[in-house]
Amino acid sequence: MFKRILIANRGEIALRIIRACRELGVESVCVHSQADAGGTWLEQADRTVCIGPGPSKDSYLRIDRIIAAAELTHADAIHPGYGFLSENSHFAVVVRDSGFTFIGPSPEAMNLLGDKVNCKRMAKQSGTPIFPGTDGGIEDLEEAVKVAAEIGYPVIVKAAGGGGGRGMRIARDEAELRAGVDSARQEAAAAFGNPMVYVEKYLEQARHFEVQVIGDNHGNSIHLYERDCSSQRRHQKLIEEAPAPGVDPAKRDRVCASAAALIRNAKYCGAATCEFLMDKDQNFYMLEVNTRVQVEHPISEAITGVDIVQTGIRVAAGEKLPYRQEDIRINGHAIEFRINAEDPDRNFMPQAGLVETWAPPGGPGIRMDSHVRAGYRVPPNYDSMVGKLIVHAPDRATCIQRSLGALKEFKVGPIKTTIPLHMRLLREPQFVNATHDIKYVERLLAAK
Ligand code: MV4
Repeated sequence: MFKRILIANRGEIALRIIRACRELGVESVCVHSQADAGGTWLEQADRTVCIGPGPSKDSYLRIDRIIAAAELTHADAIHPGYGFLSENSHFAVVVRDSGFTFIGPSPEAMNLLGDKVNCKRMAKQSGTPIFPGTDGGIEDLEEAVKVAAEIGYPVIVKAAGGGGGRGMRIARDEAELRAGVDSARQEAAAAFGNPMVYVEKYLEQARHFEVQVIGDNHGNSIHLYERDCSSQRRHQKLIEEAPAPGVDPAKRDRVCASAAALIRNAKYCGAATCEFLMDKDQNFYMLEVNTRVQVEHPISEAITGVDIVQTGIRVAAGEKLPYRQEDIRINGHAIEFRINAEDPDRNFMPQAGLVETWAPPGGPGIRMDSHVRAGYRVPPNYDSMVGKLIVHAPDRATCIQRSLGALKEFKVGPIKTTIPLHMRLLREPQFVNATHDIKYVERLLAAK
């Protein structure tokens, strides 16, 4: 096991990693920006190092300064958390070449799965279901037109180097496809430094289903079942739940096992997520693989009892996965609510500034992952998420009831948060009946 881990992140995930380190008997070093000086989570780290001014590009994204801090403090490993440098394979290379262990996949595995075209090819070989479309990147436009005619419109043009909804074009006929390929290629070249685009069938109505997987450096991988993340707005998730409601157990087992096979074939070490869309007949189509620990990992921890962050550190240190697939069972239902410092009534305007009141809920099945307390000042420089409420209960209906109570108890002020929106969404018949899809929050907000 490591002696000392440097955490290249901030806020709630830095705190989550500090807690995991403590339980493993590992010291933690937390780097931070000037804007985060005095941050509550820093009190919990064994050491802290200021690495630059508030803007991320001058601190949390400064590879040279993070490596210098690791050298200065004699850390032996670096945990990137999520966001920032977590999916940057160049960072993973520099960490390794500087003599530290990157807590996450090798840069090779990161690149194999991070390239969407290559990831789709590997998925096909691993028996992971994918959308019909072009085999690999588009070499010439006529080939794309031919494939689109075969699979039928609408189709979607995506960038191999894209992800998270960036660089996509929907085409409803041949003319739109011809225009879409050209503009997507130009945008992809500028945004990702890789002009490769591909075409696949576009699914209009779907739920977002993502499988939590974890691998080690001994050829093992398991899945921890899935999360449904359909409650989102502009690719920002609001509510996630595990397991996905109403899914046929045999279909679930098959798609989850295929996700574990995919990361095994990529020799992947650490936590990852295989994202899928699920249609109304419960057919699955893989979208992409996230090569990091995700914001919403706690709901998978709740239903499986596996500590994902701790396990990620163990496998990075060379240990074998301490579970076999047969050890993993779904226990109850869990829902996570992202508490964002945003005003849902003012187009989700970010709410930086002093938090005077912070009274989180408690009771059975309630977990709060947050770095905030009364008196904390939300800096304007970073993501607006100020905490996560995770609710666990024996079944989905009980979990929704318990969540309504917890959100009612939760008092935050004077900054506005997403708490009232969550209470509204929990009462929506579409959510309650699990007939919602990836567009329902946006439809609801548009209808007002
Ligand atoms: C799709 C799709 C429909 N059909 N691909 C958006 C983010 C990126 N991960 C992939 N995305 C989508 N890909 C096909 N073939 C619809 C989306 C999509 C979406 C996916 C997951 C969660 C929210 C979404 C919101 C809009 C579009």
